[in-house]
Amino acid sequence: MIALNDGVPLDGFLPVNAESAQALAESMDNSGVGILHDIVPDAILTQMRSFVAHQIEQHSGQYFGLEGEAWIVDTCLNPLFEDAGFHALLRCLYERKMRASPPSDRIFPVLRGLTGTHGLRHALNFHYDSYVVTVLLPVLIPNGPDEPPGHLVMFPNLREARRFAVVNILEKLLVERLLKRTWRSPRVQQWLSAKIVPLTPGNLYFFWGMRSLHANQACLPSSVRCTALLHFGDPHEGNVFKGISQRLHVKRLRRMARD
Ligand SMILES: O=C(O)CCC(=O)C(=O)O
Ligand SMILES: [Fe+2]
Repeated sequence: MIALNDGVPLDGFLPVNAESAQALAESMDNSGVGILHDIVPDAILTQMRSFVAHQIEQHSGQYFGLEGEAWIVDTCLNPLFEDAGFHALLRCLYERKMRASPPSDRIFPVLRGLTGTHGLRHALNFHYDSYVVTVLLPVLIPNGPDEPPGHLVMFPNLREARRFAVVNILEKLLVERLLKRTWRSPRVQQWLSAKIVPLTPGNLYFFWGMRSLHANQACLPSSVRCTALLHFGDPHEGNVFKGISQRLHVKRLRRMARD
């Protein structure tokens, strides 16, 4: 294990709080994405990048995905993950959209490192998140001349958040599996006015993950693209069908990791 927090003040993030909720929610409704600029200082990004390099080494130079709070607590992103202002902001966004309290205050963190040939398998996998609010924190985005940076691409607010877990699962099956090639088509993207979101490390990108069909564009196997996702508010938390669908998701990720 490498030391991750040496030399960086734990509170190095720019303060975040619920006062931003209204402007963010309007932007998420109107354009698909709301952005808070320059929240994550360079020193934190630098430390996260050495964590990422270490993970890639452990995954033999291939894609890695870390899910759940175990990975984040020892990193320098933990102060944001635990920040009361950040939690209040997420709660406020959820309540504005759902007109109800979130089932819990849990944030589900994911770290995705796209690299190697396996990284390409994770490009343009359009999906809806299981959570109402998604915050994307770009850690490392390819920026070489003429190389694809792996923009976020989305069909903003294509549907409402689903009340029933079963409806949600069936809809995801149809849209994410049966129609998966449809969304990849440049024609369809143009026709449905897909939004391309260039990502700049330091910023936080907010969108309605459960309502917006989204994916990352491909980047070169020789590059590294790493994003942290902070998911908040699963209206179907604890549902029995949800458990089945989660197990299928894990199986699918395992399949994708095979050669
Ligand atoms: O890395 C990205 O750009 C998006 C990832 C994402 O949507 C997810 O992990 O749910
Ligand atoms: Fe997502």
